[in-house]
Amino acid sequence: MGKISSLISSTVGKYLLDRLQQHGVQHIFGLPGDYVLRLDKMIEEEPSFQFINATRENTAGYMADAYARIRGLGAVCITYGVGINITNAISQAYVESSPVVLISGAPATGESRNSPYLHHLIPDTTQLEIFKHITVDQAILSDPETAQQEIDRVLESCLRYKKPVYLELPRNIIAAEISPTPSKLLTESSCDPKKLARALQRVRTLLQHSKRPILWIGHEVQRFGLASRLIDFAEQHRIPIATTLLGKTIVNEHHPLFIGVYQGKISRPEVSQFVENSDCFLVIGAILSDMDTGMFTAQIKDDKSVLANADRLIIAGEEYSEIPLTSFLEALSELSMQKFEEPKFPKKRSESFSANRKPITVGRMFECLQTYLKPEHMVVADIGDALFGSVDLMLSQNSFLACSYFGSLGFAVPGAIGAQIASPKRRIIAIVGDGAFQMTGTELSTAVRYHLDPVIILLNNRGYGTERPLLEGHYNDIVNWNYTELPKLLGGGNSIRVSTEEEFAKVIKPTLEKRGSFTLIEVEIGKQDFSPTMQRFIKVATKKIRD
Ligand SMILES: Cc1ncc(C[n+]2csc(CCOP(=O)(O)OP(=O)(O)O)c2C)c(N)n1
Ligand SMILES: [Mg+2]
Repeated sequence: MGKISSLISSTVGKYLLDRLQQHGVQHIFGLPGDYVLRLDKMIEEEPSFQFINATRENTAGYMADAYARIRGLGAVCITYGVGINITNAISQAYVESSPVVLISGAPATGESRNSPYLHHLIPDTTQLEIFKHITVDQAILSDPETAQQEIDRVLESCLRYKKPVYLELPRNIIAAEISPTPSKLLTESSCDPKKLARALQRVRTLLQHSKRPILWIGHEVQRFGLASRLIDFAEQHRIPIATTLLGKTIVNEHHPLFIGVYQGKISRPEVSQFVENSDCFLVIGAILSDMDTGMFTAQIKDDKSVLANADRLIIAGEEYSEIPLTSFLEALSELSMQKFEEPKFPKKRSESFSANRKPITVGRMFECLQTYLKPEHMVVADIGDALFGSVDLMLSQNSFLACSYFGSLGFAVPGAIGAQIASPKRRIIAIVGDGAFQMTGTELSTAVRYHLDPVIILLNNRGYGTERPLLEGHYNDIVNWNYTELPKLLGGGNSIRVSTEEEFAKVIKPTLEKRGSFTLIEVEIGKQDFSPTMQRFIKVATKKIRD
């Protein structure tokens, strides 16, 4: 049960900010506009908040998403109508379960009745209509009397389901006075103990018949704060752990029980062999998407598996209803069972790297980067070979962000900015392809403004490399920007272009050590050069596209 808040006299906007602050939100990302200016001012005047201006709403959404994945709640504030270019970021947060509070200003109550032709309005539809498809709860705070109740309900949904919510504040309501009553922060989810006991008994039987179980864990374990419980359970019973790609780094990847990221035929052969040789699969907090199953090549035997996520619990093919993931995992972690035999783990990969004068390849760039990575580093990878190449980086716990399921290009640069704001002690490294960079790379302007210093590794392969082997055409070519000139345009930051292993090895260490302003390292790579993971992806994906 959460603590009780005691608020006496407030306004609708202030009450919302207080509630966000109680959940650790200190930054609100967004862009101003006349329908929301009063709230923006309120945020600016509130000493415990900082308003972070982005260059467009969608990148503000990516920043809030990264912040939410790290801190457990994020917020973004837009103006009405034109702010809907945030829909891509909110869709991604919805699909990948990131608790983002989307706040929008709006015309005053009754304003459009008097004058229907208001700027930013779309005739015959409303913003609520659009956002209700990609948020888990919504409210228009048109009545100060009910505003507290609506805010409480919507925030609770955000925290309960770990998905975005939508709050709309008509501009005349933002400063409307209210007298909030003390309210409880979160109610606990209930679970029928008999149903839970029956499910647990089934899991126990499965495990008792198993010699080599494996945990394959996904992003929801991190979102619901269940990682340490599950890792303790694995340690107690000596169960090896693989993660999905979306769940990468839920566990420290140097942990002795960690096997690797499993994605069916896309994963390294030693990882897929190890996982597929198991005789019991505990698939926890994962969504079995095409990306996380290696285009559905993962081999998980239904009659020997437990599939537990926020939406359902299926044990050996039988569905168990109304058992929340948290209750299930709490009970699972207390299951007293035998310790399994020491598994034969594949040999650890060597982390040494000796640079030569050859042109650098994506694979070698990642091998070199690995040797300089430390626990304080956090990698934010964009879609493309930036993501595929990152799969096998060995990172510490909670050190990787990528939107690998919805897969929207352009997350890494704004995501790195949101990550550094959420976690100022971490050293953030964004890895991004040239195509993705052209979508949102100019958001580095925000890094300059707020004195942030992410390291950006830009893989320049002259276009949409991922698409080329799938189906080549001129649509995969892009203009080759003069990327290293960007600091001049933005009035801050550093840049360098490298094309050989030696050049990269020489710049990466001092760049990671030097703090103060962003550094962009442009890495020139061949048009037809792909990381080993990308090569396996190409094999499984090409057939689908051409058939
Ligand atoms: C917003 C968006 N538009 C289009 C795509 C389709 N898409 C997937 S990968 C890719 C190419 C990415 O190019 P780049 O960032 O240079 O990375 P590379 O593939 O070259 O490694 C495209 C266009 C997408 N994922 N997201
Ligand atoms: Mg590219």
